[in-house]
Amino acid sequence: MASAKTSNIKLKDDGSNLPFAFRHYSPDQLKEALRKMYLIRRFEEGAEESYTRGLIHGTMHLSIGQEASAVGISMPLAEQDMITSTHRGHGHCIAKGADVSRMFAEFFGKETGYCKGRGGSMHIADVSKGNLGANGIVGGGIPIAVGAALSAKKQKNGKVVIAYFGDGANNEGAFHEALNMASVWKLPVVFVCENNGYGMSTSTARSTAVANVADRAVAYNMPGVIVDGNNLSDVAEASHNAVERARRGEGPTLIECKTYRHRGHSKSDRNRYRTKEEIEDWVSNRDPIHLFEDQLKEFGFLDDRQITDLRDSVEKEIADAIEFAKDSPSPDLSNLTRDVYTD
Ligand SMILES: Cc1ncc(C[n+]2csc(CCOP(=O)(O)OP(=O)(O)O)c2C)c(N)n1
Ligand SMILES: [Mg+2]
Repeated sequence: MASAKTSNIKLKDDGSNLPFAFRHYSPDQLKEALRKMYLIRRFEEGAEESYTRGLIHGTMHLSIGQEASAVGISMPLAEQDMITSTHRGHGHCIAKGADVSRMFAEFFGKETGYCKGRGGSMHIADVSKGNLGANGIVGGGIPIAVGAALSAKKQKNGKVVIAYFGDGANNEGAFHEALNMASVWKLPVVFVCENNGYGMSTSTARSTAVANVADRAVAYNMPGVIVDGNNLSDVAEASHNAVERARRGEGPTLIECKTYRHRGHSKSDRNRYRTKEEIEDWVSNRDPIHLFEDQLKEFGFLDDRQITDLRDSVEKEIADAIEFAKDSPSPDLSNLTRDVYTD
C-alpha cells in the first residue's frame, strides 16, 4: 500500500504526524473514501426526495451524519470479507460496494433491485460482495455475523466479518450471547456499535446501564474501543487494528463509534425528544464529510477543484441511478409472490 510519504503530494511536513488514515492509505484510497461518503449522503438525500414524490412506499431509516463509520470501518476490508447490517444500513451496503442503481431499484419496488423489489430499504443484501444483508430486527445481524465468522474459521479462508448494530441493540440478548460465543471460540468478527445516542426516541443514557457500550467488552474478554465515529481516520484505525487481530486468529473486538443521525429515526419521526440546538451542533460543527474534506485539504491531498469534480461525478451517478430505477420494470403480476415467504 502506498504511504503518504512516498506519494507525490505536497505535505505540510514529512507526514509522520498525520492521522492514521493519511499515513496508511494511498491518496487514491483516501479519495475513494471521500467519494463513498458523498455517494452515501447523496443516495439518502435522493431516496428522501423520491419518498416525498411518492416513488418509494413504506418507511426508511437514513444514516445521514453517520457516513464516516460505514466507510471507515470498511476501509481495511477485502472484497471477500463480510458484513451484516441493520435497519439503518444504506451506508454499510454502499461502503461494501453495492451498486446504487440496484439499491434505488429495490427501493422503488422494481425487478432490477437487489431483492427484485420485494424487500425494500431494510433488505439490501449482496452476497457476491460479502454483504449478508440489512436487517429489520434490531440486533438480528449480530448472531448471523458470528455464524459467518464460525464458518470462516472452520474453512480457514481468512475472511473477517463485521457486525454493525446500533446502541439500542446492545441491550438485546442476542448481543450478549453472540459476543460471549465469539470470544470463547476466538472468531474473526468485529462488533461495531454505531452509537448515535438514541434508539428511536429513547436516549442511550436512559436505556443503558454502562456509560459506554464498549465498556461491555470487558465482560466478554475482548478489547473495547471507543472512537469519534465522525472522524474517518479514527474509525479506520480502530477497524484496521480489530480486523488485523481477527485475521491473526486472536478473536473479536467491540468498537463503539460515537456518532449522530441528522434526520429523525424514520420517516414518521417528529424529533420531539431532541433539542434543535443539539441537532444544529452536530450538523454544523461535526459533519463527518466536512471534517474529512477539511483534513484532506489541510494535509494537501485534495484541493477545492478536485472536491467539486468528485461531488459532480457523484451527482451524475445518483441522477443516472434514479433514472435506471424509474425505467426498470415492476415485477410481473404473475410472479409477484415468488421469492417471498408467504403467498
Ligand atoms: C427486536 C426488535 N425490537 C424492536 C424493534 C423496533 N425498532 C426498530 S429500530 C429501533 C431502535 C433501534 O435503535 P438503535 O439500535 O440505536 O439503532 P438506530 O435506529 O439508532 O440506528 C427499534 C426499537 C425492532 N425492529 N426489532
Ligand atoms: Mg441508536
